[in-house]
Formats: sequence, structure tokens, C-alpha cells
Amino acid sequence: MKALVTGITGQIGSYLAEHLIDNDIEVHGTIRRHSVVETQNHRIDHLQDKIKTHYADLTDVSSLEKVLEETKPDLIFNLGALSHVKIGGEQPNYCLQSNTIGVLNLIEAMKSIVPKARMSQSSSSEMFGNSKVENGYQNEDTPMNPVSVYGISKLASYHLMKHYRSAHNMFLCNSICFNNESSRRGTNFVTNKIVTGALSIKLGLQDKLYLGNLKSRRDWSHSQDIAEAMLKIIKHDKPDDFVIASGQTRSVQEFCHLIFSLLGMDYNDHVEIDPKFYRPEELHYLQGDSSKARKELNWTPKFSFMDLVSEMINNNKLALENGITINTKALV
Ligand code: G4F
Repeated sequence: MKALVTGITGQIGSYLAEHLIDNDIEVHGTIRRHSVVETQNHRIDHLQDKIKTHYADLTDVSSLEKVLEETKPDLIFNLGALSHVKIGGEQPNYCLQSNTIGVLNLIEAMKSIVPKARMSQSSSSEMFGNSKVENGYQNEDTPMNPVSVYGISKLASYHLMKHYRSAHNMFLCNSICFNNESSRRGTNFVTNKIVTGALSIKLGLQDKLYLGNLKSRRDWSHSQDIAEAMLKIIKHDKPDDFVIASGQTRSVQEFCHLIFSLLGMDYNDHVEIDPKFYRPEELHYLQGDSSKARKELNWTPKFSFMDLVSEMINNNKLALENGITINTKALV
């Protein structure tokens, strides 16, 4: 069996590649041209002799057709995207091009070249926006009312998947992923910005950490658990949509308090609010109900929240102590 992973250099992509290899699946991944070639593959460097990478871009149909012709995959995982919500608002046209038109390009290329293949789209809990949540949880039936260009781009591609599935009888599934983190997370996402910021303060490398809205709540899982769910979703006996989440919600403030406390500090002494990190419109509350995936796919997360936090602290601490440069002053 052969898989093609777009976005293989990203956080989930790298865990998914490892998981596919462990399941004896041949792994191909697409990478884009990047001006800083030295670091672009750092999450998959350890896999270079086990996977094959191809240059392609979701916004370039001919490159997608070429890679599908060359690899003829059985499974396609679309993880490629502009994945940062705030940057999506700063580059709205590109966000829609890559996250929506890119998905359309991939589905159309798949329809003509490998129509019997299966595809999983990385859909996002950002699609829910601030829709009313009756019992405190978002599930597959919760109304979707996005509050960001990124959320809108993901909702449109979610519907493209559903439409082509029913109109053209294709095996297309949506993995509706809630926030997921690890020590491989970019430091411009809030969890790793806090962990690397707090560690740098502890090691005397900086004094303050500047953040935006501390009140918003997120449902944070480990990305490795999300990657494992994606394989179960695509291997299921029918194409369907599944929420993948821990089921626990915490505020950014609670996350800050925990990380600084674990490092023997009080976040009030170091964290300052900078309005430039606020979103134009905030998604306030996420807590996912993944009972459908747990029941139908027998999926359960392996990592507890504290496992996740410990891994993030320990691996980043090791990196900083070994002089590995980590950008702890993220711009977003
Ligand atoms: O870590 P974040 O940037 O993640 P966000 O926006 O929830 O998006 C992530 O999860 C989505 C799934 O729900 C994915 F689709 C998406 O690709 C991505 O992985 O921000 C989390 C929260 C927000 O409420 C933000 O306003 O943290 C708040 N925050 C407060 N200060 C900050 C900061 N976020 C960032 N990035 N930087 C700050 O300084």
C-alpha cells in the first residue's frame, strides 16, 4: 500500500509519516520550494532514507497531477495548508488559494488519475467558530460558523469533500482535528510559544513573554494521537467525517500558569499582554466530543495532557541547553 502526504514537513505530517512506516505503508510526501532549505525538512530528517519526497504545491495543479501520476497512491492525506489562523487573515487570498482551491485541485486531480484512491482532509475545529454549543462540546453535528478567513477556507474545503463524496462516489473523509501540539510544534503557536518562552526566561535568555488573548479556551491533544486517528479514519469501511479531540478544555491562561509553575516561576512576573497578538475576531471556546471516533474506530488517545506538557518542556529544554537556536520571540 502507498500513501501520499501533502504537508509532510509539518508537525502532524512528520508523525503520520512515522506511523505509516510502522504500518508497512510506502510513504511519499510533497514539499514546496523554500528559500531556507537548511531547516525546511528538520521534522523529517530522521526519515529521509525511508520516505520519498516530491516537489509539488496545492496551488499548482500540474505539480499535483505529476506527483499522482508518478506515485499512484492508494491513500492521500492532505495536511498541506496555511495553518496559522492569524496569518491566514493577513494573507487571505493565499489562505483561500491553498486551503480551499488547493483541496479542489487535489480532489479533481485524484478524480481523473486515481479515482479509487482514498483521501483524508485535515479539517479544523476552527470551522465551528463561535456557534452556540448546547452541551459544552462540539461534535460532527454542531453548527459551523467560522470567525476567521482560515476557518472559512477550511469550511469550504470540508464541504468540497462532502460534495464530491456524494456526487462522484469518491472515498473522501474529513478528519476534524482540534488543536494538537508536541515539541515539534512551531513556536508561533501559543503552546510552544509559552513553553519555549518560559524556558528561555528560566535559562536567563530573556525576561518577558508577550502574548495576546489569555481567556480563550482550547482542546489540546498530542499530534501523534491525531496522526493515528487519521489512519483509522481513512481505513474505515466507509468514507465519513470524524471529530478528533481530547475532550478537555483549558484556557491559555491556565496553560501559562501550569508551564511557569512547573518551572518554579509565576507567570504574572513575566507575561505581558501585547494587543498585536490579539485576533481581529476570536474563537473563544473549543472542547471536542470525539465519541463517534472512539466508538466506530476504536480510537483512544495514548497521551495524557501532562504527558504532552512534559514532552514539550523536556525536549525544548534539551534543545536550548544544547545551544540549538529556537525562535522564542514569535511575531504572531
Ligand atoms: O496556538 P494558536 O495560534 O492556535 P489556533 O488559532 O487555535 O489554531 C490552531 O488550531 C486549529 C484547530 O482549532 C488549527 F486548525 C490551526 O491550524 C492551528 O493548529 O492560538 C490558540 C489561542 C488563540 O485563542 C489565540 O488568540 O491562543 C491565543 N493566543 C494568545 N496569545 C495566542 C497568543 N496565539 C498565538 N499564536 N500567539 C500568541 O501570542
